[in-house]
Amino acid sequence: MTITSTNDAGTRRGPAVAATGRYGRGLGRQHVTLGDGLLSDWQLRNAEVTVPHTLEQLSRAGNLHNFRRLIGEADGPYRGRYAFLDTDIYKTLEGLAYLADDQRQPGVQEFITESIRLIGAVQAQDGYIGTFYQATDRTKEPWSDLTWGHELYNLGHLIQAAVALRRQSGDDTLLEVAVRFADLVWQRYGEDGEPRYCGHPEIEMALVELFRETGDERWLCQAELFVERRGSGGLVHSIFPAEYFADHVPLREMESVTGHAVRMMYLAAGATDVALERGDAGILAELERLFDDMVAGKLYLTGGLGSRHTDEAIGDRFELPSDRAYAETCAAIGAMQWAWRLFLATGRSDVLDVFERVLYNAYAVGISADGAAFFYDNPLQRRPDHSQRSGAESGGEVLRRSWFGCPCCPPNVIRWMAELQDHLALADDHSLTLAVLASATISSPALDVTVQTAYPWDGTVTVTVDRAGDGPALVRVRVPAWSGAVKITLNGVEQSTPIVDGWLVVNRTWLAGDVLQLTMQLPVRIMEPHPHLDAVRGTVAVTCGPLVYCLEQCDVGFGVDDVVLDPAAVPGDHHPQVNGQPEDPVDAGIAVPVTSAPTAGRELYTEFRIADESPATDPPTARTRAIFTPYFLWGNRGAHPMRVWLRLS
Ligand code: FUB
Ligand code: ZN
Repeated sequence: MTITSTNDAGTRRGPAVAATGRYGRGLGRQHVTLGDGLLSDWQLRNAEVTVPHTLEQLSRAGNLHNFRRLIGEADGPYRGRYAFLDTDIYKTLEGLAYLADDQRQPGVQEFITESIRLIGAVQAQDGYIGTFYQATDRTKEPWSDLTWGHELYNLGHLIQAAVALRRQSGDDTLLEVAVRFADLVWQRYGEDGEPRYCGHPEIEMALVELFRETGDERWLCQAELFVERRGSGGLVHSIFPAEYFADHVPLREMESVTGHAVRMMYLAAGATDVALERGDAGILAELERLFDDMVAGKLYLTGGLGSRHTDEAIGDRFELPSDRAYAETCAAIGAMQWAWRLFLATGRSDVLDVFERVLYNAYAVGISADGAAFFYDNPLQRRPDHSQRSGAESGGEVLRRSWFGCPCCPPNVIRWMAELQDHLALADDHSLTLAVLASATISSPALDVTVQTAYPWDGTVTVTVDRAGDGPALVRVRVPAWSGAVKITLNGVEQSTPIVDGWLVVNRTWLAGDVLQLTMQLPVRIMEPHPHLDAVRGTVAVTCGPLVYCLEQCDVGFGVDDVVLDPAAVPGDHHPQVNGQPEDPVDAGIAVPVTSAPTAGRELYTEFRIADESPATDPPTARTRAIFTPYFLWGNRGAHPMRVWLRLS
């Protein structure tokens, strides 16, 4: 089969991100290389630790065994409980596509080759792949349960892996396999097929990417059909309500993001892709409305989404308990996928603020500092007598786990880490947009630049032009809302260019060697919750730039629940001498004098009295210094109690 590519002429490899938005085309790995800093440290850890760890876990869990047994290369039953375990392989492959040419990584190429061989070998005559459904000992027939079956979800991840492999290494083999499966889906559920759709959105994003990669309009049409059919009540389940599947109303009419958090985020991201390709301003406006509503009432300070363990659901507006936050790591990834697409479509800087908030908090906390253990759910508080363990902590482990029975998060973390550089910059023939701030070397049609910054630890961003074209070119740099005063210099001369809607825009004829520098103050900001956010009323949290800080028991002399924070005592500035991942969380810590207001002897409920008769709170009894550390690093020094939100009195 010949796959026609819409990519850059003359090369088999395409751009790593083919989507084109308001400010141009997303620049991927072929054009962006991360420089020293937090993101590159994470990528290195991903390659050196998380990937080998995951390959070992996949081997133990038997994900490839499930393929081998279908072709007589292994004996024994299907391994694992779920029908979507093939996606652990696909998500890992998607991440490995970015490492395939890195010879330092033993086992990567072998895993890719062997997986592709097995996936191709099990593919049925009609194109179908799904190891749970293909065996003679299956407990369910293929296509018998689209609500819970995950068959189209599986295909979605297969397509994403195949597209990544083709773009990163030029290898078409898996894409040909994926297209055969997609052909089958088009026959069954395409324009002339049954009007059905999958219980777990995912395939929508993948099909749009397949359209971008191949230029075949069927895939965009199929993605659009899946988005538009949703809400017609086609997903019926004996336990979960329609809302769980985001199927209670059409997306266009949805009042607020709701139901299962990952399903909702993947659907919104896929719908935004469709809107972007179709230029559908109507649905795009609805998606913006839903996004803004989510930010206004449903997102944790960390960018985590999903406050209910039950049904892994998003919860009501302002239902954001810290201790029982679910905030699944996959939901964080989905939220970033949506935010990135919405930014592409709208050019909104504040959407990227949300992206960074999720990236540096709700997502980053999902993996241990050593890269070999994962949180599934990401609470903002851990109580001293913590015992109500979540799925993530069963089996004896009280913090992050090395793997899960439902291991959706770890390989999702891997692929997203591998793709970080694909979410930094956009370009067209006359402009370069620096969307997410990080050190990188970037090539684009109009300009090649080197960006140097220790962001998010420091707010200075230096952009040096390495190559300039002939005519004028526009450089657009995002200035996040949390930055204080911004000083701008061009070749050392201070500029008075205004920041408009979160962007610094400089349009001029550039010369190689030109240096544009932004010095953003990143003040320490004390955040208080909306009055309706009952769970944390009367508390405040410490943030700096996109980073949320927390207090772990090991960094303060008395119980974290007794700590009282006086906002006036928090230093206004914070300049950690850190560039990448700190060796010790304390290296990036903010020292704050705090007091203790112990509650020993306090009854659970006390009659309220007028203040001068009986103080509502016990007077502070002791003072000490607490070190607030980045939330994403919590839980790496033992299972200590932890709080993001601290008492004010
Ligand atoms: O259903 C597949 C994945 O399993 C979901 O995205 C996660 O929330 C977990 O339930
Ligand atoms: Zn997950």
